[in-house]
Amino acid sequence: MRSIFAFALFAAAAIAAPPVVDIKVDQAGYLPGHAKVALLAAATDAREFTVHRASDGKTVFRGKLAAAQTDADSGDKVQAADFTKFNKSGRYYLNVAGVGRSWEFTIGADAFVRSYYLATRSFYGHRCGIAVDLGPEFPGFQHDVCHQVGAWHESSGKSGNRISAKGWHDAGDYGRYVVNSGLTTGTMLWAYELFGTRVSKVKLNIPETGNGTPDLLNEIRWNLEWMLSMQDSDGGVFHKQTSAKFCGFVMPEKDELPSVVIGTGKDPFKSTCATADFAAVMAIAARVYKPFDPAFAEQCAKAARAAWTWAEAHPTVLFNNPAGVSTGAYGDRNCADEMLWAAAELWRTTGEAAYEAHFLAHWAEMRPLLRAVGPMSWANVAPMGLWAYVLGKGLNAEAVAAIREDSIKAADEIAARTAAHGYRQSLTAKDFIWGSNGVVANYGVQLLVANELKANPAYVSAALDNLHYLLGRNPFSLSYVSAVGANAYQHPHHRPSGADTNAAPWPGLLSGGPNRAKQDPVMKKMEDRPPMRMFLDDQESYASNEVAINWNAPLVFLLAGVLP
Ligand code: G3I
Ligand code: 9MR
Ligand code: ZN
Repeated sequence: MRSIFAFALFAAAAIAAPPVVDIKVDQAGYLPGHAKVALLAAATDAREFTVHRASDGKTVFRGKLAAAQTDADSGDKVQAADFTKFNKSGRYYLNVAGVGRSWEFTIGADAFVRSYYLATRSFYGHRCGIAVDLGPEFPGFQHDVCHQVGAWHESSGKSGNRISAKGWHDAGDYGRYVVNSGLTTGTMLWAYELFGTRVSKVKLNIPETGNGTPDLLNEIRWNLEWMLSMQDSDGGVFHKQTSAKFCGFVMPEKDELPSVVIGTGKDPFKSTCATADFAAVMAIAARVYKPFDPAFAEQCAKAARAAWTWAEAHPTVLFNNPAGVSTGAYGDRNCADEMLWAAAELWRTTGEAAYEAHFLAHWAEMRPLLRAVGPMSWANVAPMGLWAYVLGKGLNAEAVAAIREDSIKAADEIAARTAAHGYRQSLTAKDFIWGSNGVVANYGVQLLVANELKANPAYVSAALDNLHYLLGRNPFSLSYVSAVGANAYQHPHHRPSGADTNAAPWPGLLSGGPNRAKQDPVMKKMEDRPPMRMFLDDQESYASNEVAINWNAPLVFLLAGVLP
């Protein structure tokens, strides 16, 4: 009796011991039938690891630790703990004798459903122009109607008041930027087009839930309607709607700076990149919403055509902040890739020769932008344009073959690099830029799109590896998605999180992540570290810990792709 009692006490104590940063797991979890790898970064003589059932500590798996591998991006010596063979659904943690235990994780086909729900629902939290309330699940996470005072900025060539309509707050700030809305909204619409059956099973608990349209599309529409409001009567699209400067850390309804539509300051006032991005997104929307709301789909199609006509007539109008404006610029220097994407999506939706002609005249020069290092980004949408033609069953055999070949070659290289990396993620040392976690997620999207072009389990595995990195399998053992996992980051540069009275940040938001360039005042005070460690969970660090819709969108896509 005594020894059983002593054992029970010991087991309870083992369960209660706090997890250690040295053992890194995906704190959401792992899918049955896929690789399951934890990482250990500790000086230890241990050769073995064990996996335990969380409910009672029972050992369910024993494995050997792999040989240590030195990883230059983090400065860590990393050992893999591979428990791929263990597939039983449940909650678990890992233990290494003498080192400690990991945070808990799930094994199950539904391991990422909650993360998908939170990451996608975070867009609802970013809605402008409506009162938002995350409900009983997140009591106190709410904001009132915001940014109702709209006006034309003098740089728009117009004057007077203007009603401000809908859209998503871009990031930690309350601006709305058409260029950044472009890839963001396009990526989310593609998530629906590619994984519609899966995502449609997940209710988001947003105001439109139950209206017969899938919730992902309900949420995206909020931003599409703002984008539509940014189109001028000649078809051109204004670059952004923000205050002239960033407001303080206040809730959105307390931001009293007028939300102004900002143009280029001289004729034609609208910018090419914004207009072409808009055309691409509206062309996709025209396809996607057709079964649910044909009139809206038709409105999107008309808007896309008008935007295209404008962009063709004004192919090189760049945007710079006009005098007196200091909010984000999203100042892309080349809009040829946006034009390619717009042409491809318009062709895919309408089947019209003129759009295909533009695509066929320009795809070849865009090929270098579909590559193994540097995925798509707000400034590079060429891969979207190239893939749109192939996914849309383009008939030009030469273009289709070349794009497929480039996609596969890049994905092969990314997958091999990811598998060989100490932390099993796709970033190269130079990819640790502002928003590097968004780059990680976009590599994941690139891999999943390649998998659509030529199914390859190695691509899916590498995409999952990137997800594992974001959700805790990283040097800090930190989940970079708020409210996902037991050890998530806490202090995003995000005005609602900073200004409200909740201790926790708003849920489902992906942190920008490590940035090797010290681009904000707190980072400037940091000592130099390996690039993967150039991150501060500090509200002041907008260069490493802001959130943004264009980083959450590829996360949503990636999660959508691994839903049951
Ligand atoms: O691409 C270069 C790379 O070649 C170079 O080696 C590296 C060295 O630092 O820089 C890379 O460029 C960086 C670029 O992001 C990459 O996209 C720039 O340094 C960096 O300054 C730039 O940061 C942008 C930032 O605004 C400042 O302009 C981010 O992309 C962009 O996501 C961010 O967007 C802001 C909006 O303006 C305002 N709202 C919040 C939002 C998120 O922080
Ligand atoms: O909050 C702003 C963030 O969204 C931007 O990405 C960042 C860089 O443009 O700027 C932040 O605003 C800061 C401003 O640039 C300087 N004063 C402090 C602001 C943060 O509180
Ligand atoms: Zn607002």
